[in-house]
Amino acid sequence: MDSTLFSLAIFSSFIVGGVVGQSLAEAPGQPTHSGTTGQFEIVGDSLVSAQQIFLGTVDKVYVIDKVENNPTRINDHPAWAAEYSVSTNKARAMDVRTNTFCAGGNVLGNGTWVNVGGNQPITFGGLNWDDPNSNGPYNDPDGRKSIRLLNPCDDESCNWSEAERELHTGRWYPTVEILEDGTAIIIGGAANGGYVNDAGQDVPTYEFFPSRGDPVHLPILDRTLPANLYPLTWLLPSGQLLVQSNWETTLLDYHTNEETPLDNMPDAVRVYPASAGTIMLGLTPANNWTATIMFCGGTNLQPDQWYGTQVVKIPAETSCVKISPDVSPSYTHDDPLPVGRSMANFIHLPNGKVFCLNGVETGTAGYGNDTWAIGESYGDNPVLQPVVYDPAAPKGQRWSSDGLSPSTIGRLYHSTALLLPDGSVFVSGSNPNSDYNVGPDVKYFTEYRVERFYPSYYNERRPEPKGIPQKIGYGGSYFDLTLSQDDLSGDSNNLNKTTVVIIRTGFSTHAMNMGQRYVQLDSSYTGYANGTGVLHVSQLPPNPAVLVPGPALLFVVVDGVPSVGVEVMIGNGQLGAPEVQQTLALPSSSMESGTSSQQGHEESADGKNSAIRPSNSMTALYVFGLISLFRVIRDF
Ligand SMILES: *[C@@H]1O[C@H](CO)[C@@H](O)[C@H](O)[C@H]1NC(C)=O
Ligand SMILES: *[C@@H]1O[C@H](CO)[C@@H](O)[C@H](O)[C@H]1NC(C)=O
Ligand SMILES: *[C@@H]1O[C@H](CO)[C@@H](O)[C@H](O)[C@H]1NC(C)=O
Ligand SMILES: *[C@@H]1O[C@H](CO)[C@@H](O)[C@H](O)[C@H]1NC(C)=O
Ligand SMILES: *[C@@H]1O[C@H](CO)[C@@H](O)[C@H](O)[C@H]1NC(C)=O
Ligand SMILES: *[C@@H]1O[C@H](CO)[C@@H](O)[C@H](O)[C@H]1NC(C)=O
Ligand SMILES: [Cu+2]
Repeated sequence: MDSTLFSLAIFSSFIVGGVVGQSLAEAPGQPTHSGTTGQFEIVGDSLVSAQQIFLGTVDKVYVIDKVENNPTRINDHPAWAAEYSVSTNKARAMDVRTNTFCAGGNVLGNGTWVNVGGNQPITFGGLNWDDPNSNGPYNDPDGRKSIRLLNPCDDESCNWSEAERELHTGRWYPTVEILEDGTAIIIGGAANGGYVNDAGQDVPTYEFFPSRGDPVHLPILDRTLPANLYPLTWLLPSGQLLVQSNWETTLLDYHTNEETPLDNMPDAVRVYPASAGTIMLGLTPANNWTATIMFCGGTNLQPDQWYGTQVVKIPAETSCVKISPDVSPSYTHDDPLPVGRSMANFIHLPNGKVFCLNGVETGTAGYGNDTWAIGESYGDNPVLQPVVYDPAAPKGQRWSSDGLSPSTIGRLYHSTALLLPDGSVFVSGSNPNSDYNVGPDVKYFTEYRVERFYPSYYNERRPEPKGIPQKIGYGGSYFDLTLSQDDLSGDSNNLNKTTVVIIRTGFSTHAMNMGQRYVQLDSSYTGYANGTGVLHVSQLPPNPAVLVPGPALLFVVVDGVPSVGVEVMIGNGQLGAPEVQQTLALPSSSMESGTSSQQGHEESADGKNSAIRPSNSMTALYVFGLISLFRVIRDF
């Protein structure tokens, strides 16, 4: 592009305070579905058991099972993948070639979803198929090195494909995290199978997709056998990776391949098969986008206790701990879960709370034909009662199940959950069986029923903000969203209770949502006497490690009631280091005179929705604008 024109565009954009030429997303409307708040509703059938799920478009949930004898068939074998339409509650089977049994997944910065690793070909009963000359009765080639790719679609035209290049090393139970440039790091796993890992099959390395060469050794995975599968991993705003495995915790600098050990995990094992509920809490202006990760529940077993113990009888833990690894190496306790849980799913709601559901009160993830198992299940006593965590509530009062009814469906091993754009929660899966297994005598049978849960705000009129851009960048100028009288319930003072949040709902499997993140954008407002208002909204902080590139949902939340989420692209939709600019200061918040609860003279509310106070004069804007201009000229 002509550099003068580009500079002019930048210049004029800062003059008007909006992004010139920015394409807007369609404004959100009202939910098309109705539901009873505080309750689960059974809405459909997933065709295959939902061991792994993700939201690919605003309407489509993609479901991946392990290879098993599902009655739904596709081509020459039982199906183990499906696409579920949230609006119609109909599903179509999808063909996935290789064995997806306990793969990992996430979404790349260019919007392609990856499903990584798996297990060897199997036959009836989940037993290994050892004949190398064929793929067995299920026709499922070895999936341990597979990288499966999907570009989600709304017209039922998209299919899974296999990447041209496989993983360097076969991985069963790998973790997939996305990095600042939108590429994936793939961590750990095992070569074969089993309840927990062992030295004979450990894969204590990480590698990348697209490939950056041979796998790199990760010593924490040597030290944390046998409970080191699906190591719990988050990219931190510092650019380090937090890796939590068995009782250890470390910071991994993947640029230098160095580990910095942090404190050991208190109270319980949190990784699979203890499977605590885990989540990175919201990154907000008020906490300066500092990451805090919370782990709740799990199982207190030492490395030598996983075998030879009747695990199904062991009560799950209630302990909740938090760590802010960029700030401190130590864990602190938070309010314990009301009931012990293994396999809790933690889901970010747009109102800033965390919804906790699924799992069991005794036992763990996993299955096997042990005399003490319930059928094959290593978990028992499903916890049907959901509970909500409010990080803003006083200590001692953060967990609440007020107004929440229990589910009627136990969700044990291999169950999943994620947030939908309308703010309800999609729940499916549960199959602690080595193969498809149903019937009146099977207590914990292969579950296909899909539920939705409707949080407290579900039936409120939703805000319909206008002006949401299709792309959100890192730093640079802010954008304006307009809110009507109805959006603000007739009172523009509600602008100071309005937040703009971006949620990536993540890849849900094994009580984790890989990539799940909640980031609040900085904002200020201008309120008008006629009850309408404008929100001035910053782009993301100038740091892609706060929220990596790729698709996500944007919600505008007025007094706890979220708009329907709009799909936005974080970054430019391509792999590679995204453009990062200095953040232009927001205008200060102001409320026009004569607004309903304010009389008299014009007042500048000190109501910027943030703990950070920018210098907010036009002079500062002008200086930032000039700096950007010079940077652009220099870079060309
Ligand atoms: C995203 O990048 C991956 C890795 O290079 C590639 O396989 C995939 O086709 C890309 N997707 C799009 C939509 O370009
Ligand atoms: C457990 O028993 C079932 C039923 O007999 C069988 O199909 C399955 O293969 C067994 N699982 C294992 C892991 O041996
Ligand atoms: C997708 O897969 C289905 C089922 O195998 C097949 O019928 C369809 O032709 C495929 N679509 C494309 C675009 O390849
Ligand atoms: C917020 O975090 C940024 C990046 O880590 C840091 O430069 C800045 O000083 C912090 N601001 C405050 C107010 O703590
Ligand atoms: C919002 O503004 C109103 C009117 O100025 C004020 O009474 C209220 O305290 C403010 N609320 C918050 C959360 O700042
Ligand atoms: C409300 O007032 C603002 C500022 O005067 C104006 O821009 C906007 O069009 C008005 N909206 C309505 C619905 O009257
Ligand atoms: Cu599994």
